[in-house]
Amino acid sequence: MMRFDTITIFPEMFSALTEFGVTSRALKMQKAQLSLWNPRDYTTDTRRTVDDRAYGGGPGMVMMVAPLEGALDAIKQDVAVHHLIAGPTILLSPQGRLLNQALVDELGGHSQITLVCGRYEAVDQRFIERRVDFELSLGDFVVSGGEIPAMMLMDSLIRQIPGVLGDEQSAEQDSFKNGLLDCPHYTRPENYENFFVPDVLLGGHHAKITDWRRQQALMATQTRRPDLIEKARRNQWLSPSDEEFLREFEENSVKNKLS
Ligand code: 9D3
Repeated sequence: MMRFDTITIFPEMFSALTEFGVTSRALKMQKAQLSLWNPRDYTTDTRRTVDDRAYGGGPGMVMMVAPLEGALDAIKQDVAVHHLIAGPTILLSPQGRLLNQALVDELGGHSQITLVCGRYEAVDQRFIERRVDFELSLGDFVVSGGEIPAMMLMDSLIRQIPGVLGDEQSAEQDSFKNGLLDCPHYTRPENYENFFVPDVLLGGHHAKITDWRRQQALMATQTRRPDLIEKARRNQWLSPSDEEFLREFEENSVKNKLS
């Protein structure tokens, strides 16, 4: 069982996780647990204020320390009551280290994780210094707050829990685990407005199908994510026949560029 404690002023957003698909099923099967904590519940003023203007001026509001610490103290207490080992406290933030599969695998080793979702322009730096173990970004683009990034992280962690995915679509088979992008996929009909399914997939020759899929994955990765080909080389994930195929593919792309 993996327990997530998430601090958010928008707890209703997490129905995306609790009400749909693989994550919903995992929570119902008690493979994972999600507890939501609203900083507004840890305010003392009648307006339940969680943000204020930035010292030094500038646009946008800053999340106040006290409501965040109040929520975090309540989590720590609840985690202790349940005799769980407290895992890291992570702030979802554009300033954080970039999430990747290696970090997802590492975080999967914890039985409890606390996620803090920022809103407004920023979180008071004193909360980060006092209570946050590390900051985590989902990528170099801007979204409106930490909630959707937190949900993405939890989705990624939940699908790794043994027994959450069926044997058929096990987490081991996921792209980024074999280090390459996925090959193209097709389903019925064979002919959709004269766009045809590749013949090799209809022939029933399983060794040929496996080779074709591997080559398609190599082509897609070389074209769109050459950095992943480099990484696969470093990790010795590529066979001599993979290397031979890539050499021919590169040779042909050079020729096509010249003509
Ligand atoms: C003007 C400076 N901006 C920071 C780069 C302002 C700002 C943008 C977005 C302040 C907060 C946010 C809210 N984003 C997140 O909390 C966030 C996020 C993101 O925007 N992109 C990728 N990953 C993440 S994790 C949390």
